[in-house]
Amino acid sequence: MTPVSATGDYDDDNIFAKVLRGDIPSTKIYEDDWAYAFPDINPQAPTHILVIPKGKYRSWADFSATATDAEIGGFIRAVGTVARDAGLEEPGYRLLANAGEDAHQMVPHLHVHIFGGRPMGPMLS
Ligand code: DGP
Repeated sequence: MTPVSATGDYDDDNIFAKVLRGDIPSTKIYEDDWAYAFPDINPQAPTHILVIPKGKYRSWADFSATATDAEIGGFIRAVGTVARDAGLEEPGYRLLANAGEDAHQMVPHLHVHIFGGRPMGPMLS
C-alpha cells in the first residue's frame, strides 16, 4: 500500500468502509452511534486499537470541517472510552492520527490509533 492524500472525495471502497459494512472481518472492541473500534491488523504495541468514526470522513480535515458537533463529540468521547476500558490510563498510552502522505496515512477513512502496554519513547521518528 502507498500513503494516501487526506483530501478529496470519500472512497466507499476503502478498507475501513468495508470493515464498517462487515465486508472485511474485524473483532469489535467497542461500538456506539458514532464510532467503531477494533484491533490493528499489524500491532505496533501490546495494545494497538483503531477507532474510526461511522461517518464518511477521509481525515481530520473534512471531519473537523463538515461533521456535526454531535459526531465530533461522540467520536472523541469514544476514543477516550476505548482507552479507559482497555485499562491504559496508567501507566499511559498514545493517540495518533495520520493525515495525508507526509504522515503516511494508508487508509483514507479517519482513524485514531491507540497504543499502549509499553513505553512509547520519543514522539517522532
Ligand atoms: P495509517 O498508516 O495511520 O493509515 O494506519 C492504517 C492502519 O490500518 C495500519 O496500522 C494497518 C491497519 N489496517 C490496514 N488494513 C487493515 C485491516 O484490514 N484490518 C485491520 N484490523 N487493520 C488494518
